[in-house]
Amino acid sequence: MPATDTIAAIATPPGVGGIGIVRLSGPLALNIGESLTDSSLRAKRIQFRNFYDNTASPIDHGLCLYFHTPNSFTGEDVVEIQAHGGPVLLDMLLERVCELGARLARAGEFSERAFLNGKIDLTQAEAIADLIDSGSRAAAKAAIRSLEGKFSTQIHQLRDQIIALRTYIEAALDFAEEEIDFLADKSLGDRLSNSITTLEELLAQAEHGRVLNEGLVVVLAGVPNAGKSSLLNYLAGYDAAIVTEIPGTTRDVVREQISLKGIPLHINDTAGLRDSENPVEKEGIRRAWEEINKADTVLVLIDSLIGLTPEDQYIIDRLKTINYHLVYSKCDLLTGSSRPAEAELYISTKTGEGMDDLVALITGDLSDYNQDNRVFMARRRHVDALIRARECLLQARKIFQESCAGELIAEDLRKAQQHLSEITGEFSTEDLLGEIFSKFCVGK
Ligand SMILES: Nc1nc2c(ncn2[C@@H]2O[C@H](COP(=O)(O)OP(=O)(O)OP(=O)(O)O)[C@@H](O)[C@H]2O)c(=O)[nH]1
Ligand SMILES: [Mg+2]
Repeated sequence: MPATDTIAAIATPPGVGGIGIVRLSGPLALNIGESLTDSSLRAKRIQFRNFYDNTASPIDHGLCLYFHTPNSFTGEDVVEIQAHGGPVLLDMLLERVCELGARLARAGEFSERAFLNGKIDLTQAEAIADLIDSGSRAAAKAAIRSLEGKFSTQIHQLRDQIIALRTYIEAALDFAEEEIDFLADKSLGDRLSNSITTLEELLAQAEHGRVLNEGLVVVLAGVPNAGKSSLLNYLAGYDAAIVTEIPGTTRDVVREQISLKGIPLHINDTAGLRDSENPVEKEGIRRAWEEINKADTVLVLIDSLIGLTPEDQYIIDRLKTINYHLVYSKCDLLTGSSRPAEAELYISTKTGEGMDDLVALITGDLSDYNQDNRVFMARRRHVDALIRARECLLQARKIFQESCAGELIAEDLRKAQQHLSEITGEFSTEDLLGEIFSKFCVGK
């Protein structure tokens, strides 16, 4: 249903600048723009105008652009007023357009209208926010690929495959009395398997996109004095954390953001793990475990000179399902021979030895995002929906192999299709939309 009210917002960031833009969208946009400029406005023209207040005295002058529905970002009538970029002046303009019948837009409301009017799908709307917020060139490139629809297209292709399968099975069910056993058709199993393979490839790509968006969380853990803070400082390139030879130096979690091979990383240094009665240290250790449990990867630092001790082993045993790597620190102190056989990696923050291998270990199978032109931006909710869709397809294939119960297979395919539609927004709830668009900034 088209919106009946007209929204307005300052679309440029707060502060002073050469140009400031007030944006209007909705059925009254043209009317308000014409009253503000006391002139008629034509679509697709750049028009120089005065902007007047309610006593007909000019507030400012500048450019006015009018986009006629549906040929605008939101799909509605849109007017953009480009004035000078002063906060007081823009407030006066905003106040004036509200007097003339607009209301202040909520965060993300322009993009939400673009989505509701079918101009963009949900992944594209999210890509706009991600493009604006992108913290690296690789992230910006991935976001523009999503905005261009690269991600949505792949979701649609997969969904079409699933719809075709479902239609086939439902037709088979309708013709059941005619004793044509469509479901015994071997190719059905192959088609299901193909869809699962396609989905898994898409899931892997989406997971890369999520990492690029949110960053990989790497936690440095280990016993006191293992060299965690030294490693943080080495990676950050400056003395972010205090380093001393006294065990138990770090208490608070020290967070740094860096980028390796175009992949944004959150590196969190934590308190050395040991039994302690000191309440401050105990709290530090509790926080350390909290970080460890949320990590994508944990680097467990072990002092090379000391080797793997029962204390280290106790920490490793507690990691259970968490993805971790053993990193032997201070290897510059090792004289010649005995490097522990179980060591995955030796590093030294004094000489830089092993650091290239450490980077390779952290970034693992993630490709170099600066070079990779296939990565698109994705969010955790997309990855979650793809995982749920995969479960449904796996379940459908299991039923096909075990019992060929057509109704059940069709039902699982329907659910898989629904999960995919959640990603692009063909199937969405008000709560989900509220959650997504409220995180946008006003004017977007
Ligand atoms: N030779 C050498 N010494 C190192 C290296 N890394 C750390 N150290 C020394 O080891 C000691 C402890 O280093 P930290 O980085 O503070 O260790 P930590 O794991 O953060 O210790 P806590 O915060 O107490 O848990 C310091 O004296 C460092 O200078 C290294 O690669 N080579
Ligand atoms: Mg430390």
